[in-house]
This record gives sequence, structure tokens and C-alpha cells, in this order.
Amino acid sequence: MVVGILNATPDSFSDGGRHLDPARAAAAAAAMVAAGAGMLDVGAESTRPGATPVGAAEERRRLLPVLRAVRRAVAVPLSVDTMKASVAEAALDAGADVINDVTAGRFDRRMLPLCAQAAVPVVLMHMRGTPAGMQRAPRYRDVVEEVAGFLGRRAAAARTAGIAPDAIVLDPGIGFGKTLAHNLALLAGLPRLAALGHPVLVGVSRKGFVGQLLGGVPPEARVYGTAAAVALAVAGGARLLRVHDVAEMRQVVAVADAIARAGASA
Ligand code: HH2
Repeated sequence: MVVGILNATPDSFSDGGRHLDPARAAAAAAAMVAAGAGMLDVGAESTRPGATPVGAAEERRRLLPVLRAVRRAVAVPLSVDTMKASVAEAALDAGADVINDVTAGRFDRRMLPLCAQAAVPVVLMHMRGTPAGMQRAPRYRDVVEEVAGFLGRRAAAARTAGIAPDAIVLDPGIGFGKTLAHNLALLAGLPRLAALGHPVLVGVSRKGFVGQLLGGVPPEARVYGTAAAVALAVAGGARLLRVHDVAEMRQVVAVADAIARAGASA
């Protein structure tokens, strides 16, 4: 499934400032669904490296008008990218269907119980540190094993909180406290994460590691590089691909998935 990214933020690294206005966000959402997005991920706090955290009141003020307008505009499931249970609760009241927590329920202890009580799926992502400082010399002994261990523990915590196993989605957190080498190792090691038994979501879209591999091109010029990473993520077992360029990545996913399935049944 292709998950379209819609950031109701002034400062996101790629689409910052473009979808703060509810009417514009709704139009962008409808266009992404028409282009083949099976879900949309709406966020109101940037988590790019060095981003300034926002308070819950400000996050709700940005998010809710956009979320309500998007909810009226499209019928696909909507996930909300937040680490705060109070924001998640308001978002679920406004029609969200899934919670995407880049801290995997560690920032706010009320997050996993809330998802259990509301019976909604949750995305649990790996991040080393916090967005403010996470790119300062991150180190791992074995990044794939450490991320797999972390995600396994967080999935267990989610099950203990009462979330159904098939409602738990795991995400290696590409770019969150990782060097280029760590990101590449994780993408190459996706089968190890898929073997944890939960659907895997991967977010590589226009990210810094793609720019690094392409000599520093800006986010808008990283579409083909993103396509390569998306194709190999599908081959590695990713089931959900979080992307900005929905029409393009829909093609990439359709072809990569067909080849991966042919290989699996051969
Ligand atoms: N990446 C970003 C934000 N949220 N959530 C999940 N589950 N996985 C990711 O890889 C992920 C995420 C960062 O990308 P973006 O939303 O485009 O930028 P920003 O954080 O600047 O808003």
C-alpha cells in the first residue's frame, strides 16, 4: 500500500507550509487518493533532524482543521503522525483511523492504552534519541539486530496494552538517528524486520540519505532515488510505503510487488 504524506506544518523538510490551509490540504489529499494512495498520513509536528518540538495545543490547532477537511474529502483510512496521546485522541474523534507514533509509544505512556481502547492500528517506529539531537554521531554495534530487538520489544508492549497483533505495524525509522550506512543496512536487512511477524512500513521518501547518495540534490530532485529505495523495500518485505510522490511510487510499488510475488511463488 502506498501511504501519501500530508504535513500540516510550516517546517517539514519537503512539503512544509504547503498544506496548512484546510482547503489546500483537502485538494492535495483528493489528488493523492486519485493517484493511488491507499491511506494518508497527516502530521502537524515536523520530526526532521533539528526540528523544534511543538506543544500539544499548537499541534491540535494546526492538525484538526486540516484533518476534518481531509476526512470530508476522501474515504481512505487516515493515519495521524503524532507522539502525544491528547493529540491522537482528538484526531480519532475527528475521524482518524490509525496512529503513527515515531516514538513507538515511549514519549507518552498513554498512547498504547489509547490505541487499545479505541481499537485502532498503531505504527511503532524506531528512533535513536529525539529529532533535536538524533543525527549527532549515532552509533550501533549491529543496527539491524538492535532495531529488530527494539521493535520486537515495542510490539510486545503494544500487545500487553491490548492492541491486536494484526493492528501493530513496525517501522525501522529511516533517517531517525542513523547514518547513511545505518539506513542502507536497515533497508538491506528488512527481511529480518518483516520476520518479526507484523506488517512493516518504510519511509524513505526524498530523505537525506537519498540526497547523500546523489551528490546533495534537494528533496524535490530525489524522486528516482526514492523509487530505487521503494522498489527494494518492497522486495525486502515492506507492506506500506510512506511517500510524497504518490503517482510515481504507485507505479514502482505495483511493478516491484509483482516481481517479488513471482519470486515467492517460483
Ligand atoms: N518519517 C517522517 C515523519 N514521520 N513516520 C513513520 N512511521 N516513518 C517515517 O519514516 C517517518 C514518519 C519524516 O518525513 P516527513 O513527514 O516528510 O518530514 P517532517 O518530519 O519534516 O514533517
